[in-house]
Amino acid sequence: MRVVALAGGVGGAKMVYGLAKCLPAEDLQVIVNTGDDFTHFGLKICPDLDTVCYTLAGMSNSETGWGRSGEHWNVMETLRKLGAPTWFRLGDLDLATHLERTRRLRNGQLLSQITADFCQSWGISIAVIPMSDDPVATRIELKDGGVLDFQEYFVRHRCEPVLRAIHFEGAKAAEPAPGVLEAIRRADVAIICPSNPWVSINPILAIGGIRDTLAAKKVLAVSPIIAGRAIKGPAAKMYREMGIAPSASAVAHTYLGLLNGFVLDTADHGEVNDIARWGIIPFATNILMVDSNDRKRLAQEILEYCARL
Ligand code: FO1
Repeated sequence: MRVVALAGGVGGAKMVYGLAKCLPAEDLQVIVNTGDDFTHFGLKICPDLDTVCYTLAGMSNSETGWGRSGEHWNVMETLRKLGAPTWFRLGDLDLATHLERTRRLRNGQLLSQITADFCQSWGISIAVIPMSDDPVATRIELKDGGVLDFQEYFVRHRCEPVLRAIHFEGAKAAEPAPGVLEAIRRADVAIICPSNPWVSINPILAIGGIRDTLAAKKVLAVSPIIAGRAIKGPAAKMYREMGIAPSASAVAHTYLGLLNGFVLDTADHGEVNDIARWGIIPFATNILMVDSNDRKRLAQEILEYCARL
């Protein structure tokens, strides 16, 4: 079965890791959110791409979910002593990725090509494709009228400010990166990973052509919410601030019109009838991925469910 996965953030990376363990490399392609990307200390940082790649390569920091394992913080500590901003922590090993990516971008290489080259260096055999080579910036409009860049909101302000709306600047003009639409077209099924719908998946769907191409395919999503709480991050808080009670079925509703199937936790089994009423075939199982065995087990169950869809 050929699978294309849409991913962003730590939940997405864990799901992709599980899928990569269950599928031949040529049967899995991953489209990754780049709306979180930003420039810091003059360096191009692509957190979701790096989280997916580090996880696939077995180099991710298991405590944070982002950044590298065995990291050192000499540069950050030296910067702190110089009075530089340290709210966004860049480890010494991680910095090498940003330095080299920035150097290549300045030489005119495309983010998609750089990502493919990095994947080869890191021994990643599946295709990891940024949603676009063009700049797209997730911007958070706050209830008090201010607007924050995504990482300012997410890391510097720890998602505390109440939001009113989320914008994906540049998305309308952005083209899907080479290989994105082809990956969707050649897939038997598209899996929307348990990533934050508001800031990890919606930016991907906002790029011209992606949603329409997906609409012609078999699509399923995995809930990032269990029993009204986000597995990780601010998804539940975002639903509340958008005036929607956070739940697995609220996630399914976010993707309405796109989904054939929806995977939710057994704790939310009571919601399967609502979801089925929207013409979506629900599948309830244990979706919490605590360790790498959980990732593989969930991926295997999802692939078996896909085959039945
Ligand atoms: N998240 C944090 O909460 N604090 C950080 O200092 C931080 C640094 C960081 C550096 C590189 C990187 O690739 C990711 C980093 N993240 C950090 C995570 C990042 O903000 C989030 O993963 C996403 O953008 C949300 O999906």
